[in-house]
Amino acid sequence: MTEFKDKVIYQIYMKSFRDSDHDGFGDLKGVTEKLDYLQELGVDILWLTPFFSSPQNDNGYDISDYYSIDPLFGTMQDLEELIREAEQRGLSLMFDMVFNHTSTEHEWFRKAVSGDPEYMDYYIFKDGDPDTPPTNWISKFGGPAWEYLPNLGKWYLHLFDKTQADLNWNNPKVREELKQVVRFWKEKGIKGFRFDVVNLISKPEVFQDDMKGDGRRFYTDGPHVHEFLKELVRDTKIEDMVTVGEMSSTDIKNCIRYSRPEEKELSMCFNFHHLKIDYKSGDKWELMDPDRLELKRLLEDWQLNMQEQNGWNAVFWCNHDQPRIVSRLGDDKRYWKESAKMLAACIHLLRGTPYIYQGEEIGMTNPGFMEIGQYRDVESLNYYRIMREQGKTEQEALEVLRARSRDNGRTPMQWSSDKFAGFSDKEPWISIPDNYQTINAKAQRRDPDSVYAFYQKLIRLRKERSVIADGQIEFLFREHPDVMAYRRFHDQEEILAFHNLTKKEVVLPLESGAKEYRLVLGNYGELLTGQGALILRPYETAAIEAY
Ligand code: TEU
Repeated sequence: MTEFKDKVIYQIYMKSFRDSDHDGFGDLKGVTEKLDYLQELGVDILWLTPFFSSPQNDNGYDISDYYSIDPLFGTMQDLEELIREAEQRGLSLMFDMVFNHTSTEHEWFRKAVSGDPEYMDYYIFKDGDPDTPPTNWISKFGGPAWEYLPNLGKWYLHLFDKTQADLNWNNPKVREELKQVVRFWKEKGIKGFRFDVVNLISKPEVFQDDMKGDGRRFYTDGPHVHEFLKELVRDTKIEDMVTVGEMSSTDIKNCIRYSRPEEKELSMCFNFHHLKIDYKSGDKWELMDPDRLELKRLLEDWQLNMQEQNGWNAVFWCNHDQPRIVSRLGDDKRYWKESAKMLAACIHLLRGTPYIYQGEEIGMTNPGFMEIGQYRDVESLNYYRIMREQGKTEQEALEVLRARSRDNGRTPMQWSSDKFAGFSDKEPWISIPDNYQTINAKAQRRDPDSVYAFYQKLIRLRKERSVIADGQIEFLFREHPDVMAYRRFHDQEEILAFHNLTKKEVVLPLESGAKEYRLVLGNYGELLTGQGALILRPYETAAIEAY
C-alpha cells in the first residue's frame, strides 16, 4: 500500500482500549468489538501498540518474545480474527516494532547474562568496575543509562528502563533476527509498521562521556541508522507498506532522509519538537506556559522543509506518551468543545498524514490524578522520586505529573457513562476521570455538533478535497502570536485555514479584492466577517474558500 497521503491513522493503546475478558485490561477481542465504531469514524489504518509477550515494565515496550501474544491481550486466534474482521471493514492494521531494545527477560538476554558470547554480542556490554559506568549517559527514564551485572563484571546499556536492554544493531545476526520478526507479521496480513525510537538504533563506535548533555547527541540519528533502515526495508520487502519511524530528538535533515521516497527508508516520521514548547529550558519536568509562537515556528519549519525536500510528516498532537492536547494547549473547561475541534483541524489540515490517538476524537482530557498511587508509568514514577530527591514537595511533584505524565494519555477509553466508562466491567488497571459521565463516545456518536462528529467531517474532507492530502502549504500571518493560519493549494483549488489558538477574539484582515469566502468547515457554525476582516472567536477554527 503505497498511498498513505489521504489516509488517517488511529492509534489504539491496547491496555486501555476495551476489555472484553473482564480483567481490567484492554485486549484484542476488545478491539474487534469496536471495529464498527472505528469504521464509522472513517479512519483507514489502526496502529496497535505492542501486545507481544512482555513483563509489562514499560507497558509492552519491553518485549520478551516478538512472536507470541501476551495472554493479557489474548491469543493468536484472537489476532487472526481481528485481522479478518478489520479487513472486511476496509481497515488495515499497523503493528509496533520495538527494535531498539528487548526486555531483559527475552531469551536472547537471558543467554547473554549466562555468559554466552554469541548472545552477549546481541547487546551492548562493556567491561568496567562496579562504581564507574562506561559513560555518564542518562536514561530517558531517569538515572544512569548503564546497569552493572556483578556475575559478568560488565555493564549493559539501556537508554530506557534497566529492564530494556539496547540491542547491538552493528551485529548482522541481530539485524537478521529482527528482519525475521517483520517477515513473520507481514505474512499474517499486516499492512504497516511503526518502528519505536528507530533513530536510536545505531550506536557510536566509541562510547564517551557527554560533557554537554545526557549522551543523546552520540546515539541519536547515529552513524549507520540510514544504512540499517535501508537494509531492513529492502530485505523484508516492506517499501510498499505504510511505515512510520518514531524519531526521538531528531532533526529535519535526517527526517527528510528517513521519509523521502527516493531513499526507500520509511513512509513518514514522528518528530516531537512541537510538543516541547511548554518544557522550561527544554526540561519536560519543569513547567512553563506553552509558547505558541515557538509552536508556530516549529510546525512551519518542519512543514516547509519537508515539503521542499519531498519528505513526509506524520502530523499529530497526542499519543500514549503525551498528555491530552485539549488540556495541554486547549481549554478543558469553558471552551472544551471549541478548543478540541480547533486543535483537530489545526493538525488535520496540515501537509502530512494525521494520527488520531484513542479518545482524542471525543475530546478526552487529562485525568488530574491527585495521588502518586494513581500513577502507573515507569517514567513518571522514576521522575516523581527524582523530583522529590531534588527537593520538590509532594504537591509540587504531583502538579508536574498532572501536566506531564504519560499516564495522562493512558486512562481507559471512555465509551459510555456506564460504570468504568463502558471500558470494562472490572476495576481497570488505571483510574478513569469522573468526566466520563459526560465525555464519552456513546453521548457523541449521535450528536452532529460533537467533537466526534467534527473528526468525522475532517476525515471526510480529506477524502473529498485532494488539496488537503496532495496540496502545497504556505503559512499566513506568521508573526501573529494567537493564530495559526495557512493556505493549502494545488491546480485551481485553494483552502485557507485559520485557527485561533487562544480564548481571545482575533480580527484578521482578509485580502482586499471583491472575493467572497464561504466556510468549508468550522466550529462556530457560520463565518463571522466584517469590513474585509475575518473575526475569529475564542478557539475558532475556520477553513474557507473563495467562490
Ligand atoms: O517512546 C520514546 C520516548 O522517548 C517516549 O518515552 C517519549 O518521547 C518520552 O517519554 C517523552 O518524555 C517510545 C514509546 O512510545 C514509549 O512508550 C516507550 O516507553 C519508549 O519508546 C521505549 O520503548
